[in-house]
Formats: sequence, C-alpha cells, structure tokens
Amino acid sequence: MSSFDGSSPLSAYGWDETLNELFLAHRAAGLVPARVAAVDRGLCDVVTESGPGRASAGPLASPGDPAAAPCTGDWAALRPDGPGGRPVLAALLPRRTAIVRSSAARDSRGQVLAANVDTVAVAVPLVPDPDLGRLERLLALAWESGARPVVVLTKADRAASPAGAQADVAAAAPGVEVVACSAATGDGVDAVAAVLSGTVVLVGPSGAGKSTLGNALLGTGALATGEVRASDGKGRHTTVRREMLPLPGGGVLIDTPGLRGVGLFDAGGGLRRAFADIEELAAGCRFGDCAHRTEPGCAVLAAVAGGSLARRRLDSYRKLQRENAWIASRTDARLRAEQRDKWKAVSRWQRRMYKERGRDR
Ligand SMILES: Nc1nc2c(ncn2[C@@H]2O[C@H](COP(=O)(O)OP(=O)(O)O)[C@@H](O)[C@H]2O)c(=O)[nH]1
Ligand SMILES: [Mg+2]
Ligand SMILES: [Zn+2]
Repeated sequence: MSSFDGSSPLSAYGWDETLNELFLAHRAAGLVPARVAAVDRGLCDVVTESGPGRASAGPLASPGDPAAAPCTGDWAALRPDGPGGRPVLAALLPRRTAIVRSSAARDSRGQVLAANVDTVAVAVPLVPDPDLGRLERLLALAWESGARPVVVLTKADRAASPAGAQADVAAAAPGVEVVACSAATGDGVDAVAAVLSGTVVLVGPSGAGKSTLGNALLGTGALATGEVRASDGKGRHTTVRREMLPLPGGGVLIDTPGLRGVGLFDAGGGLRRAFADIEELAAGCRFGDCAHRTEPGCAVLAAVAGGSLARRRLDSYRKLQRENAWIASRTDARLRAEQRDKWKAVSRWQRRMYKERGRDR
C-alpha cells in the first residue's frame, strides 16, 4: 500500500497522509507503522494496523539523549520479526509536538511526557480551590510543546461558586478556552468534548478527576479511577501507565498519572505565551529593559496598582522565569562538563601518544 486511502485501522489513532508519506521508505524496508501507547522498561504497548500489541524498544530505548527515547504518542517503524521473532521498534518518525519536562534531580536533561499531542487538556479541580500557580506552570509546559492548551475545570458539582472560580482561572489562562464540567453528573462533558481535537492528553494533579472525565468522554469504564483520600484530598496513584484510546467523536485520548512537581525545561517561549497579558503590558513600559520592580513609567506595576493585574500573577511569572533560567544554566553546566571530560580524554590520549612516539624514536 503506497497511496493513502484513509481506511487504515490506525486512522482512529491519528494516522494521516503526511505520516503515510514519511513512512514510504520504512514500508519498502518491510517495517510497519505503530503508535506507542506506553513504555515501561524497554517494553512498549503499541497499536498497529493489526491491533494492539507489545514490542521491544530495542536499541532506541537508550539513546544518548533521553528525550530521544520512545514515549507515549510516538509514531514508530516496527520490525514485526525482530530478534527472537519478537516485534522491535526500528525508528521513530519525527515528532510534531513534544511535552518536555525537566527530569529528576542531577540529570539536567529533558524528559518527554508525550509526543504528537494536539490538545493538552489541563484538568483543574474546582474543589479544593483551583491552584492557579500550578495551572500557569502546566500552561507554559503545554504552550512550549507546540500543542494547543485548554483548561477543564472538574468536579463542578461540588463547587460552591463555579462562576467565580472560572473567572479567576480565565484570568490566569489568557487566550485559552476554559470549560467547566462534572463527570459525576455529566454536565458540561459535551462542551469539553467540543473543545478537544486530534490527540488529546489529560494532565493535572492526581485526584483531579482526569480518568473519570476520560471515561465520560470515551463512554466506557476503560480507565482506572481512584478514590480521593478524605484526609488530605490527594488521590492515590491509580493511573500507573499512560493509556491511549480513540475517542468516539474522533481523536485519541491519552490519560496520564498525576503530575506532581513537574519542572519546566527550556520553556521560555511557553512562558511568554502563558503570560501573554503581562508581555503585552510590558510593551507599554517606558524602558525597553524594564524589570517591573521600581522603574518609573512601568505599565505592569500600573496594572497591578489599578487592580487589572493580580500581584500573585506577576510573582508567579517571576518565579517560573527564575526556575526556567536555573534549569537552563544547569543544562549549560552539564554541556560544559561533558565538553571538559571530552577534552580531558583527548589530552590523555595525546599525552600517551607522545609518550609512545618518544619511545619509538
Ligand atoms: N463529585 C465529583 N467527584 C469526581 C468527579 N470526577 C472525579 N471525581 C472523583 O475524584 C476522584 C479521583 O478521580 P480520578 O478520575 O481517579 O482522578 P485522576 O487521578 O485525575 O485520574 C474519584 O474518587 C472520583 O470519583 C466529579 O465530576 N464530581
Ligand atoms: Mg487517573
Ligand atoms: Zn515595567
């Protein structure tokens, strides 16, 4: 099959003409297309034209840069009969978008949460009160990925004043659609479905109601949900793996485990999008390099004083910018250290070489 006819079983997972074109050479080499649903210690859950299956990530599992390892949402070229007759990933197709977070301490590299996502749905529970700082962080991450963020307010049935909370959230999410729903009563679920398109990933803290909403959108009970501990309002980690399922109205849903403490990674552009209102105000400051602290003619401080910009939001922008800059400096430090190690190895080798030459003479 060399021409795209849209009848591939993978169409429900987002397979399209562009991917088909990209795949022609792989196809000629006897490889088949697969979408990666989940990766766990070098083994992947994949979906292929002949249905779901398992495949080894093979050598792709440990590239030099962990961000290049296969992840949920990746399109891959699969060799159906790899070593031992088992399917193995042979290559990844270029990613259209990638949600990248900073990885665990010490390792200053990015880690990809999901690839080829079109819509990032940030789940914000209305009970307890929305955490605006966390929302802003996730929106920066989402904008940086290249996908379109939307905000889904969950548990509307339990909110005392959903309208007030929705206004606060909207002010923290300029240019982003905000939809409230209750997966418990079904209210607003259709409105949520209407703002989602393509490959959708649900992100947000554990216990936010992501999997419950996912089931309402899917019309199934396919995703595991958990009870929230009464004591602290936190959910148990019930979603152990990322799950990827086609939505009835088109598109694909990826459910994620709760993201706690997700760090920004090289997200300067995403931050500027997430704080577009402040960036716009800043264009009106008297000085081009205004830091919005004590400068005269500062339009940002004027907006804070006038009540049209929340002080909290300016502080939050600063905090996230600092964090992003710190991660960047750490990354540069790692690159410098790597270069230094390489240089050391080179000069060790040179010293040895000169010594040996000296002996030869
Ligand atoms: N009242 C109410 N509870 C909900 C709603 N959605 C989810 N929950 C409850 O919140 C808890 C966590 O839900 P879950 O979907 O597992 O959250 P996740 O960790 O974000 O996937 C479960 O006990 C759900 O029953 C809702 O719309 N209203
Ligand atoms: Mg869940
Ligand atoms: Zn200013």
